[in-house]
Amino acid sequence: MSTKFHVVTIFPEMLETYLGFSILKRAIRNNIVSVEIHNLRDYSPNKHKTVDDSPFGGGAGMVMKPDPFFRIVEALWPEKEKRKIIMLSPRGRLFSQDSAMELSHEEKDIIFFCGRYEAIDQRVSDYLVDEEISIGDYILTGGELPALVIIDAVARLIPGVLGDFGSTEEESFSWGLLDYPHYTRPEHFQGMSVPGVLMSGNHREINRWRKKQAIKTTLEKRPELLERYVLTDKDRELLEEIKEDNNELDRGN
Ligand code: 4GX
Repeated sequence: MSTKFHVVTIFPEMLETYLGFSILKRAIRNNIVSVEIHNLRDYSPNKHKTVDDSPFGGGAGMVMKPDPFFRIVEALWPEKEKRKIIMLSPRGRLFSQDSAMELSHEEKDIIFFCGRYEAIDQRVSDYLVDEEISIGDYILTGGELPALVIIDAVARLIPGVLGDFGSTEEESFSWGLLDYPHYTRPEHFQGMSVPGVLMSGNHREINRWRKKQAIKTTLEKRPELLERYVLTDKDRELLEEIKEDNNELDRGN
């Protein structure tokens, strides 16, 4: 089973460039994921290929017409049971690592409707769309970047997309913690040194240091993530150590 994404947009080139590089390029070439980009204009019924019109009721801006969306779905994904249509929109459910995980297990074709202008005719979301997703509480100029963000986050969770499976599992969010600090050569750089424990070759100590740093970083930068995280006895011990280290610093040691 390979995860199949489709993107419906009036600017196909915006996505083609990003998908043509690095890990996603390789995953697509190796048929681990597939991404098909469809130009909505090709499904406009009129000779000028228009996809937008002014809003009923008046007001500023343009609205994307319903017809091209209904036509492309009828032409390419006529069976409702085999498709999951996602519309990118600021009013959608907030995208998260959990959403990415769920989508990585989706068996149906995943279809993204990327809107431009102020809106898409409401009948599109009422009759075609299965889910509205937002990538964050800010307003973009179109749904193309959000579609890429979601494809990127989902694809890297699919087995075989990243070279070694370990590098997903070890990471911050699958741990529920932020990542620990990383270092590479040179050991001494412009007066800044790599923490000695990483040079020790003692892997028990290195793992303990990394876990402690992950907890410390999370506590400092995103304490609300630490609230949701289930601490083991070992984690609690590390957390106590962090607080003790901080107290000593406060006392000026
Ligand atoms: N996370 N935008 C979509 C046009 C639009 C408006 C209403 C459908 C309904 C966004 C976001 C986002 C701007 C993409 C408006 N399409 N999408 N576009 N934030 O801001 O996903």
